[in-house]
Amino acid sequence: SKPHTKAREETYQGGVKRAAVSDSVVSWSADFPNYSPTDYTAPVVLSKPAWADVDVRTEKADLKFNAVDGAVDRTSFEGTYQIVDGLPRNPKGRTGLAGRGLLGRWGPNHAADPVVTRWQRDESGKQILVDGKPVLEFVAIKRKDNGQWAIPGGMVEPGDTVSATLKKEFGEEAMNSVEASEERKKELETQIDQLFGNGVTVFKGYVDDPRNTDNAWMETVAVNFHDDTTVFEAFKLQAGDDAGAVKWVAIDQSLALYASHVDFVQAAAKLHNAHW
Ligand code: RP5
Ligand code: MG
Ligand code: MG
Repeated sequence: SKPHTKAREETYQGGVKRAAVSDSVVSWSADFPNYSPTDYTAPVVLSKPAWADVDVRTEKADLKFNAVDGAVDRTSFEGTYQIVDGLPRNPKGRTGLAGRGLLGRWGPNHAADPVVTRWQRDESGKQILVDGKPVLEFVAIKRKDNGQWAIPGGMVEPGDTVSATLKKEFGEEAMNSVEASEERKKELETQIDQLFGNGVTVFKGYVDDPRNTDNAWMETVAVNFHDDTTVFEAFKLQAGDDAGAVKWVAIDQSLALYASHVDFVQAAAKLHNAHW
């Protein structure tokens, strides 16, 4: 697989600069004697919010890496990761940044990404074909943190399942459930349960997320929920929580999306034998 690139972008969110890591020395097995990553953990992470681990470098901690640690899953989809000087090592290699950056967990930070799709249709309801293949659309949100379009995914909170997280994040970011009345919330839940009945996992593993560091990284399960009927006609998309906008976006190879989200929507297009 190609080396991570977004996890090496020079400017980290907030302005900190990563040390440069060229393609040939991304791998930990490549010699890089002068490697000197910038050390950065965001103040918000160090302020000990519920979603963050303790700073294992300055405090006593008993984190169980490569294991399910109470309510926190510290296992990786990429296999057993190495622990070097007490710290997990990014399985995809160097990033130019040590510490946790903006991520709460040392090692894998687990997320879930709902790839909600439907066929693109003209006014009469006919599928639109490009080069003989139907075009798939997916629900995209515009992230407030960096303005990039993305899948409305989010972190799996301690004790939560992936399937609950998929529904929760879609409700919050694409349907603004956070600001809905109790009655409307129930309605949204029913609609989401209907659509999220049978999903197909299109990706499971490491995400090339710009927040990744040498010691903390994103992993996700991306699940496709395809509406082949008309469940969606009752859906009202409305951006909420970390999302500033929401819309249906046609899937093709010209897309630019956050982190490795292009790979996930491409996998969904392939699954449905759609245009790419
Ligand atoms: C990405 O970050 C994942 O693929 C997921 O979409 C997202 C989770 O983080 P937040 O949206 O909660 O910031 O790596
Ligand atoms: Mg969210
Ligand atoms: Mg999110």
